[in-house]
Order: sequence, then structure tokens, then C-alpha cells
Amino acid sequence: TAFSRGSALLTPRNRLLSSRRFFSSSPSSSSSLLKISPEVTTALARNQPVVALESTIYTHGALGDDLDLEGIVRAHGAVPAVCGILAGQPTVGLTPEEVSRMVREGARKASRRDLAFLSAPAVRQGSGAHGGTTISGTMVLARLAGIRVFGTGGLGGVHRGGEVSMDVSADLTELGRTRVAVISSGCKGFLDIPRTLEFLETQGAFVSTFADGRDAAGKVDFPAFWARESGVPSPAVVRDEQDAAAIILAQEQLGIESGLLFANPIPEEAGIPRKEMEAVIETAVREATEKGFTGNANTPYVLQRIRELTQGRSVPANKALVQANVARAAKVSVELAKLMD
Ligand code: PSU
Ligand code: MN
Repeated sequence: TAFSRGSALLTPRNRLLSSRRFFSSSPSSSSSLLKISPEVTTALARNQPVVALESTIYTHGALGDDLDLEGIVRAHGAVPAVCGILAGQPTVGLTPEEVSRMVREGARKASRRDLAFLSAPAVRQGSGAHGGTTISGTMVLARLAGIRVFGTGGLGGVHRGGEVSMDVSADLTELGRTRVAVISSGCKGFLDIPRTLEFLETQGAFVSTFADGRDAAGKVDFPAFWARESGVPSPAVVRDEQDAAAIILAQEQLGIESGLLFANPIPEEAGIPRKEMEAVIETAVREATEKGFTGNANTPYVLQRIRELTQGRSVPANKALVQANVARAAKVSVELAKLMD
């Protein structure tokens, strides 16, 4: 995705090569390995709204099979594009049947670092393991396909104690280098939110929160997944989807390659207050450390433990927030398509 990087340095021959590789009319041509579904290919070619969806939420989320995120995207007039690695084939626009197969047969959790490893079978026309792509992995695939907007649950971040363990999600560095707009309920509430925001600032990622009529002057919290409030003010605030679309387009017109985060607080009626969650979170995080759940096993373990400790109450909240984020992402993608018309 080395679009127009230092074009002054290109010789005419290099310019020709680079324009063939990166500016040809079909967005899929930037990667011959990536499979993009016909529906998504057509929508992108026509500049119609498309929303990327991650597959980790299905393969590692255990939120049930009635999320219907694709239905939500379609109901708002956009085309859904579930991203993941199906039997060794990196894919944008997985069908519901393909996603079910991944869930049934089991998938590896795949962030940026895992993509080539899991996709190597397709290079040799063979078949391999499934990869449920995280926010990081999904952003990479979405960007390669030319998708600008991605709706999901909660961003990964700097883990509590991360200043010692150095457990910092690849989602954060991805936002630093991959121009995709992510709509999430802030970051997962068991993380170190102030440090997560510091890290995103250093990475040059735009971070904002939808105000939804609240006073925008420094009073809007960056949300904490299950809770609307975090005690940490959002670095920026956006009013609505039209605002978000204009920011996304400005970033593109300026040629800034970093990503953008639009936090969408959990719907009021579905939220679990921060105070209530705090004790549960502390237990889950402590146990994960004691039992040695490090690396990419940490987040799934903590989420699973929180589910048990809340007697399942965290699940409907998680579902409601993902669905609201995906609806919002679809609206943003529709506004973006209007602006680009
Ligand atoms: N939902 C889950 N389990 C997960 C995630 C979401 O039920 O593991 C993912 C998201 O895909 C997010 C990722 O991108 O967790 C971050 O994981 P890590 O902290 O390992 O970077
Ligand atoms: Mn991690």
C-alpha cells in the first residue's frame, strides 16, 4: 500500500511501474493473492459504500450466531465485507457459510504478523488453516482491497501492567500506519485506557468519540466498551456521521497514511456502569496473569472470564455495542460515498 510515497524520487520508469502496480483501475490488483468477493469488487469499483467486518469476533468471540452484522450493514444501504483467512486463502467478503465453517473447524487468531504465514498455502494453490483476523489483521486486508470504513466491537490496547509486560495490541500500531477508519466502542474496558490513548497519539492515529448531542467541550469520555464513561476525556469529538466522513476524506486527500478511530459509546440502555465492571475486570486480569495467559491468548481469556464473572451479562452488552457500531459504520460509509460522488 505504498501509494504515492515520495513521487518526486521516482524515475519515469519507476513511475510507470509503480502506477501499474498501485494505480490500476481494479483495487484488487494491488494484491494478486487476496481474494475479493464479486459483490465487494463491484461495489468498490462503483464507489458504493462498503463496510469491513472482522472475523475474530466470530472465531474467538462466542457471541452466538444471531449477531447478523451483515444484515445491519445491508439495512443501511452498504455492502458488508467480512475479512479473514479461509483455509489458507486471504479473503475479503467471506460468506456467512464460510464464516460458519471457520467457527466450526476452528481458526487461529490472526493479526498483521500472522497474515503471510497463514496465506502461504494459497501461494502454492494449496489449502491451510483458517485465520480469524483481529482489528489489525482486518485493517490490512481492508486497505489492500480499498475499503475505507470498518465497524467492530472494541479496540485492543495497552494492557494493564503493559509498561512492564510490553503487551500492547498490534491494533494500535496498525492504526498508526494503515488508513482505515475504525468504528468501535473505544477500547476494551480491561485495558489501560490512558496509556492506550498516549500510544495512539504517538502513532499519529486520529482518535475521536461521537458526541450524540452531548456537550463537545472536553466533556465527552473516550468510552470503555461496556461502559459509556471511562473518566478519560476523548482527544477529539465528532457530531455525526457526516463529520466523520469529511475527516476520513480529508485524511485521504492529504495522503496521510495513518488510520482513524471513531469511538461510539455503547447504547445507554445496554451499558454496564464502570464501577460495576471494575471488580470483575480486576479479578479477570489478575487471574490471566497468574495462569500465564500472555500474548494473543490474553484478550480471549479475559473476555471469557468476564463473561463468567458477570453471569453472562457482558454478552448482551457486547452484542448491542457491536451492532450499534456496525450500524454507525454503515452510515459513515454511506455519507462518505455521497461526499465522493
Ligand atoms: N473479540 C473477542 N476476542 C478477541 C477480540 C475480539 O471476543 O480476541 C479481538 C479483536 O479482534 C481485537 C483483538 O482486535 O482482540 C486484540 O487482541 P490483542 O489484545 O491480542 O491484540
Ligand atoms: Mn497482546
